[in-house]
Amino acid sequence: MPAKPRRIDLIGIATAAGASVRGCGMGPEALRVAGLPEALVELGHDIADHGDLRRPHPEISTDPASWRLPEQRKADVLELAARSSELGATVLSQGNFPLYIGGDHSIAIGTVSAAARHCEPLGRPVHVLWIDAHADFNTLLTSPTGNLHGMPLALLCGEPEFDDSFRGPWLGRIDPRNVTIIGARSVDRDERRLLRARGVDIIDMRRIDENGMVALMRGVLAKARDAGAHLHVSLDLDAMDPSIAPGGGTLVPGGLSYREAHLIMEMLYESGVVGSLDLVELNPFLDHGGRSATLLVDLVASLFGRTIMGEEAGPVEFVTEDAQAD
Ligand code: HAR
Ligand code: MN
Ligand code: MN
Ligand code: MN
Repeated sequence: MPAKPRRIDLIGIATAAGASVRGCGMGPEALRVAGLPEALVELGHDIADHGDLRRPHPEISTDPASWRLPEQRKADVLELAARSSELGATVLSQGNFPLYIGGDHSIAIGTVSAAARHCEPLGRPVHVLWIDAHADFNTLLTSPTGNLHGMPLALLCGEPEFDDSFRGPWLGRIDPRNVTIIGARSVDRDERRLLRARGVDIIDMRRIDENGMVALMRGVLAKARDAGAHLHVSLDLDAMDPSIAPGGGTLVPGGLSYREAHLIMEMLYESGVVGSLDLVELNPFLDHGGRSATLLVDLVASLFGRTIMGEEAGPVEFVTEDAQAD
């Protein structure tokens, strides 16, 4: 990904079916309004916008206690996963970069599947960098809430508690030892045990405090580079501290600072190993005047080559003291 311009395919996945709080189905439109396509064009990339995948019926409720029936929400999550897996795999086979804009984090079931299916016949491993306050490694048995946005990694890593109703030819498979979760600070008890048993690398906030972002990210990137991996990056808005990213439904204090988040993105750009990206959990209904949407756009710009000092080639033309004297 670095240096050379890319063709980036925007794929909106307008859904909140995996979440407990409604509103992140509006995420794709908010990110467009906040200037996502323009920021990428400004950096010299080509953009194709595929519009949004969505279920045909509106997300309405007749039961105030639960905005949709769990079975219907599950069906929505899986249908959208199948469709985004297909579309994402097509984009990857064309040599382009899929940028998925959610939507709640259940959309990663489809987006990571696309990468896994694309890379499997090439013999190329998929590594996943999951930037999140949460680990999203619950199963149907360990989940305290039943919300599918807390489970995508467990399903993708092949946890056996998910029965055949969760699977199809569209579902890809990743190795939990190739998953790194960074920014974590809210992990459920049984989820924690599962993560340890499966060998997922958890870079929690304490490790970031203690070791610093640069050293930790160098390790993640070296591992991906040495493996010749396709790195899929899944960026959950709630990884960032709520003081800079208020627009989410499941905020947790003590998150990534503005510079820590940008540093991750800048190092990802320089690494050249990123092959696909999710932006998830932005809830425009809860955002404060577009602050969180704007933050995400700026983070994406850093991931695609924006730097503080820029990198214009050649001498800059400006008025010198000599010229002024004439
Ligand atoms: N761990 C909790 C659960 O499984 C909360 C998950 C919240 N998830 C997200 N995505 N917002 O990270 O229900
Ligand atoms: Mn998440
Ligand atoms: Mn989260
Ligand atoms: Mn608020």
